[in-house]
Order: sequence, then structure tokens, then C-alpha cells
Amino acid sequence: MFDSLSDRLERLSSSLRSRGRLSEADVDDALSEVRTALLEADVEVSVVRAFTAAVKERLTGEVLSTALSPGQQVIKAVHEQLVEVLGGSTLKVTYASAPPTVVLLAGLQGAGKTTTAAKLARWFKQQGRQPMLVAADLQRPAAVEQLRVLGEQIGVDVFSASTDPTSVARDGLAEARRIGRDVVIIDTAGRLAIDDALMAEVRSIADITSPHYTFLVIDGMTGQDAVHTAKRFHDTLALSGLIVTKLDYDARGGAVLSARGVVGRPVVFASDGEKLDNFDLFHPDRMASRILGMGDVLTLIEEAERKMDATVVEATATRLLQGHFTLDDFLSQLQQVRKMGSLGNLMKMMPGMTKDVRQAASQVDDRDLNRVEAIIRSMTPSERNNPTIIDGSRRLRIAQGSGTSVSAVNQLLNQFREMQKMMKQMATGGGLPAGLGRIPGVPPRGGLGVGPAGPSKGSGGGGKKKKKGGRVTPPKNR
Ligand SMILES: Nc1nc2c(ncn2[C@@H]2O[C@H](COP(=O)(O)OP(=O)(O)OP(=O)(O)O)[C@@H](O)[C@H]2O)c(=O)[nH]1
Ligand SMILES: [Mg+2]
Repeated sequence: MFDSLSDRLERLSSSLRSRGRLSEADVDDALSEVRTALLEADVEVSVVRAFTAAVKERLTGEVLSTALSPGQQVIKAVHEQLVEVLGGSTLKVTYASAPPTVVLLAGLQGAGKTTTAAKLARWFKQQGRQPMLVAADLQRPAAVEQLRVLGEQIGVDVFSASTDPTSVARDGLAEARRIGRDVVIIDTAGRLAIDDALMAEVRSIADITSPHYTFLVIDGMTGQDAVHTAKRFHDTLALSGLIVTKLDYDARGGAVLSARGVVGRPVVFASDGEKLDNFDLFHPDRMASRILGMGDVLTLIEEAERKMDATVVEATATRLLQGHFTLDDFLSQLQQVRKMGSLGNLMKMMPGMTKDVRQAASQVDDRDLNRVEAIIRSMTPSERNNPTIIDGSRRLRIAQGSGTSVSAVNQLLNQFREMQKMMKQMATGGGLPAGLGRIPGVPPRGGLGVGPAGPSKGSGGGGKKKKKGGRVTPPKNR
């Protein structure tokens, strides 16, 4: 779903990867990708316009977090706007003080009303309620039977009668009161398109049962058409919200994104499969992540913002620029990486990584990092500060203390020495030698592009600062 949006953003994000801050042109590029992707997803044009304007504001209006790369900043802004458009937080279903709570379902033919009625009943049951289903679709002969079969599967009573839809609804409600059911879900008949007879029928059911919730069930495979239909339903029925079905299909998804903008009502539940448990409350943030197809990236962004300790990084950077880089500095960098999860995960989560790099990353053995950390931790402070004092017997002690081998310790020390040498060259203006950016002790597979992207705001010193931020980051393969 919405593959195009995540693809576009991914491409954009890799092209932004090397830059320190977003230029106006970058922002325009980003917005144009977002606009195209949304239109491709059949999102309503006014919703698209409002969306891109809001993303633009997010990207230009505030001071952006320096813990994020430009690509991440764009993704974050789009994600936040998606969450907002999808309705912010989840609607909380409350219950009538005088039960039963009445839920009316309406919608076009085949949207998924009957299936949804059963799923909803199952959901209420899980909330500790005692629901009852009412089969008020007398249009299709098999509709009552369909609901009865579903009700049996979930152990929920189904009320039916061969009178007329309004009477069935009224009598069903009375029956629920009589036998003490606290939630009543009314399934109604669908039509191919909105017509007066359909509207009159649901209206009269609504009038006689005064539902606490009136949900319109819409097929998530449809685009903005569904939403215009929804608007017309809303005009006659005062909807509480929408239930979107068939999100398991490779939908363009315009309906989901346009709903709030066009109908002014949130999506409350979502269904993503034919099975009765393929159903849950609609979570805008989860949906936004799914639309972006980058759930992990977003987790990373959040965590990077939360955990990246800018002061530690900055302090290391300063020492580094002065030509000092000790194993302690290295360890603190490693810990920054660590805070964000395993190396393999981290690499997978990085936006802008090519598929190849991701694949390589998934092969990176986190035990490599564990080993490096264990070795450094087994050193005394003076050894960390001055590794040249580490002689044979110290090596053996460190190897034993870290549960590794002398050759592993040697390997780390050799690579660290190389790294230190290059850092010194850099500090004396030697530029960035090729091969820098390998974690000592970790085989070079892909590169570890972590660390802050460099402050994006600065008093004209952006370039210099960025370089500084970049340099701190051990392995750097950007
Ligand atoms: N894959 C998938 N199929 C679904 C989903 N929800 C409903 N369906 C299927 O869509 C078809 C129509 O669902 P119904 O629940 O009968 O739709 P309805 O709105 O009650 O249809 P009418 O009563 O004819 O108006 C059925 O085959 C369902 O199994 C879903 O989330 N995913
Ligand atoms: Mg039905």
C-alpha cells in the first residue's frame, strides 16, 4: 500500500543524505514527490494541497532537530502530517450509561458491513461486553443467514425477523434490553450507489434506534469516490466515523487519507483481512507508518532524537579535532550506536540506505560489536588512554577478561591505531583518508552511517560543523 510514497521518499532521502541542511530547493523537491505520490494514491486534491502545505510549514517553520539527517527530517515531517491527517489519536469508544450502546452500520454494497458487524461484535466481546447482532438487511435473502453463521462463529446472538428493516432494528433493541445485552450492532442493507430508498431506510432505522455510534463502512480499495459517497451519507446520517475495510489489499488508499479532510470524521476501526480477527481500532500513527512503509525508520528517528546525546558527540568531536582520540572516545561512540539498538537493526532502519546496504547490514553480526565493547571494557583507564602500554601480558589479561582471544585484542588494537593515525592526519588538515570509518574489530561490511547529521542550523558555520559531526562518527561510508 502506498508503495509509491515510500519509494519516492526513500529515493529523495538518499539524495539528501550527503547534505547538511535542507535548502529551499530540497524542500520543493520533497513536496513535489509527496504531491505526486498522494495523487497517485487517489487522494482528494484539496487534501493533497493542504497536506503539502502543512509539510512545508513543518520543514521550514521550526528549528529542525540536529540529531536528524535531512532525509530523516523530511520523512519525519511527512509522517507527522500523515498522523494528523489520519486523525491524531484514536477515538475512544465509550458506553451508554443506560445500556445497550447502539451501533449502526451503513455503507454501499459489498463494502464489508456484515463481516464488519461480526468483527465488531467480537471486538466488543474482547472488551468484556455482551454484544448482540441485529440483522436488519432484508434486501438480500442470504444476508440474515450470513450474519447468523458469523454470529455462531464468535458466540454472539443474532436477532432477526422477517418483518421490515425498521421493525427488526426496533425489536432487536427491545430483545437486547430484555436479555441483558449491553451492545447492539445493527447490520443494514447496501446499495450499488446512494439512492433515496437506501437513505430513507437507514434514516428510519437511525430514527427509531437513536444509535450512539453510526459508522459508515467503506472499502479501502476505493479512492476518493468512497469519500464523496461518505460525505453524502454523513449529510443525512450524521456519522460518528468510518470503518475502512480491505486494507490488506494493495490499495491505493486515497479513501483513508481523504476521509477526515472531506467528511470531517475520523476512521475509527480498520479491517485488514477476511478473518474475524483481522480487525482493530484504527491507529493513525501505525497507519501512517504503514503508509510510509518505513515503520522502522520512524522508530529510529524517534530514538535518535531521544537518545542521541549531542553533548557526548560534541565533546568527542572537539577532542578529535585536537588530535586526541582514545579508546574511551571510541567506546562512547559505540554506546551511542548501542542506544539505538543492534547494529543490524540500526542499519536496516536507516533511511536512504540502498537495498544492498540493508542486506549487508542484516548480515553484520552484532557479536562483533559486543566483542569490541567487551575488549575495551576490560582495559584499565590508562590502557584506554594510551594503548601503547598494552604489552603481551596485558593483552592476555584483556583477552581473558573479555572472554575473547589475544588475536581479537590485537586486531582491535591494530585497527584502532590505524584509525587514530588517520584521525591525526585529519586533525592536521590531511582530509579524510579512504578507509576511515571502520570500527576496529568489525569487518567492513556496508558502513555505519550513524551519528548526528551535523547541526542544520548554525551561524554560517554549517559546513565546518557538519564536517565535525561527520568525522566523529566511526565508520563513515557516506
Ligand atoms: N480481504 C478482505 N476481505 C474483506 C474484508 N472485509 C470484508 N471482506 C470481504 O468482502 C466481501 C463483502 O463483505 P460483506 O461483509 O458481505 O459486505 P456487505 O457490505 O455486508 O455487503 P452487502 O450486504 O451485499 O451490502 C466478503 O467476501 C468479505 O469476506 C477485509 O478487510 N479484507
Ligand atoms: Mg451485508
